[in-house]
Amino acid sequence: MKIPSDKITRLRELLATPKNVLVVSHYNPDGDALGSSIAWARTLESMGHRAMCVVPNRFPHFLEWMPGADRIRVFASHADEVTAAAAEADMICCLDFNNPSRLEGLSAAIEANTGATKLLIDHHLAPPEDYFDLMFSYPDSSSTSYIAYKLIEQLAGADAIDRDMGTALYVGMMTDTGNFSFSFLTPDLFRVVAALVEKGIDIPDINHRVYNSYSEGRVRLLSHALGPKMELIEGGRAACMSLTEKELRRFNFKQGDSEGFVNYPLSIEGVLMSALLLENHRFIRVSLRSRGDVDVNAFARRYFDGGGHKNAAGGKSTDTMERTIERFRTAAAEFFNN
Ligand SMILES: [Mn+2]
Repeated sequence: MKIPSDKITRLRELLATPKNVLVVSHYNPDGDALGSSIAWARTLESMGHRAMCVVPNRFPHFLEWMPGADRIRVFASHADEVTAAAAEADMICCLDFNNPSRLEGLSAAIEANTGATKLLIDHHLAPPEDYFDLMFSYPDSSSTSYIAYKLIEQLAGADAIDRDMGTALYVGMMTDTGNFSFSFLTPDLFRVVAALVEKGIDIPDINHRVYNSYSEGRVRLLSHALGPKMELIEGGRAACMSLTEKELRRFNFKQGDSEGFVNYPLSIEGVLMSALLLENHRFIRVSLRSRGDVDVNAFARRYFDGGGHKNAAGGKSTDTMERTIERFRTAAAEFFNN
């Protein structure tokens, strides 16, 4: 991944005078959304701009400790404040998503400000053609936090990144790569990690805080999802788990509790695709993961009105759970036999 210098020049021009900046990230914010947003907002502030970080809804409990998490405004609980800030923004930076629909309820407040410059920093496939004024879109990057590091390095110098920003960026890189085990693990990613270690980040402590802070309910819900609820189909090549609202209530579900569940079936030998169907009050969220050449981005686009990355994607269904499971079975059969 190389950021062309003319884009950096353009960004410098846009940031030549002090700006009111809104840094926004996606619905159900994850470690990468928060990590990249926090570090990017801090960088803008160090350059003399005002920055507010906004996400559409609450982030999971296991990310609350992140340095800078306390500055993130949640639209769902601060709608008036965020709407006013969105109206006043000179620049809106969209991080870790490229489709405005991923802002859910927050999108109207963003769309209403037609005068703001729109900037994209993201690693998802196929950003919309004419929506952003300047795009740093790198789908071959393992996380937005990695892109943010490279961007900050070129714009403000690596010295602009302190230990707290480094910790936030590391959380993004670590969580989006499944603790450095998925794809796009380039030598340069590890050089960046080395630079963050030199900033003094505490990797064992970060690991412990992110991965060992589950509630009892979450661990029992996981055992329920993998035990009675996991179904292997297509000769063991695809796995499907479903959780209804009723089941979620039974296990005291808190938002973020099902994060990562969809990865577990891929640890079974022979399973190439895994799906988690999670019911909420409006629709069923379909999360998909795969191994190797199995392209769940294509699968999500074709069958579940969604998309994402080749090995990690999502979509939705407005059918009942029974019908959605049936649709998944049919789609998987068609997908694996073509
Ligand atoms: Mn990401």
